[in-house]
Amino acid sequence: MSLSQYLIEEQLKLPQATGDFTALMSHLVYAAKIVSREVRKAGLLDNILGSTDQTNVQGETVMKLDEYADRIFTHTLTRCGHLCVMGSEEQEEIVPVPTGYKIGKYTIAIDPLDGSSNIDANVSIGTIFSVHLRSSPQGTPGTKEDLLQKGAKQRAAGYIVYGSSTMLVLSVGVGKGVSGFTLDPSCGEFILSHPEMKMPESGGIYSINEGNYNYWSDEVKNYIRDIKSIEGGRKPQSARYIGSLVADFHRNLLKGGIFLYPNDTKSSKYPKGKLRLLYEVAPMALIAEQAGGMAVTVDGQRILDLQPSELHERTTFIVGSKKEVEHFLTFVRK
Ligand code: AHM
Ligand code: MG
Repeated sequence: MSLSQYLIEEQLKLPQATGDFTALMSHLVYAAKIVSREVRKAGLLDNILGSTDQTNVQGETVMKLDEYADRIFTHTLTRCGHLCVMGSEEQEEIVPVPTGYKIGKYTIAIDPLDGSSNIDANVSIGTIFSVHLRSSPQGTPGTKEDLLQKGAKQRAAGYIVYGSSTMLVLSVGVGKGVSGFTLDPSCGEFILSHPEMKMPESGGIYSINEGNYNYWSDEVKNYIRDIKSIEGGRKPQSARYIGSLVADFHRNLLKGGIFLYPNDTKSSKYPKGKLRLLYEVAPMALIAEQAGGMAVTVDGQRILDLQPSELHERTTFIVGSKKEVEHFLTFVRK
């Protein structure tokens, strides 16, 4: 089954559905295919790597791949007629629907190319997106408040991983589960390759930037020491950290495990955690829960219950297999 067929089947299950969401998703998928194509040839093009203040041999301004991805997604989605406003991790302010284009009823918050520090090393990167229904009246331009909604209200969330293959993992909302689609390059379609994805209840992998150990709280340090313990014949968990949230999350979704990005308690760099609530954390939390996993802050609050107050708000993020997150919580709730 292709992703388009899947979306139409989901639409037909809802008698009140208008087809707007299906259309929005098809525009997003179109942009994702273009970005996937550019990611695939990134190593071939001198002018797509490097920093934006460089000029190429023709004297043209160089565009980094993350800025290119941002441009493709924002251009496609704000003109598709189904959004009222958009938020991008790459842009400081909300992205409005340009004058002259139809204003729709959805919002999208997007991280167009996450883990982009890994591009030059040919390591997996991804796109993360979160869809809400607007909260303001229809027909008017969308506002920041339309984007600042709780994760629990997401209408859909998903990510695209540009890895050994390009895969789109999608949840079309609470109670709808998670499905994975792999891009078949021979026909240019995303094909349902992973129906009803379930995160294993427990797992043997932990993913954290352990170089930050000395910045963590005692609770986080104690937890990490515990899962590495060999006392009484215990088997330590395996460390796997790519440094691309999408890739680390995706591996843990398939194999079981836990991903942690706690806050720095002893430096001013990330006092609230590094990852962004709207663009990275809330969509991943919906997918995790819909796949049977859990997603909480370092204090044990459910991510989907957090009320965002700023577009680029950061939070701590602990996500993964249910039993692994529950085990983490026994350390913070002591
Ligand atoms: P980015 O949005 O600038 O790409 O940063 C987000 C990335 C995540 O993909 C990843 O989980 C994290 O930053 C890695 O951070 P660190 O290098 O501090 O371990
Ligand atoms: Mg990011």
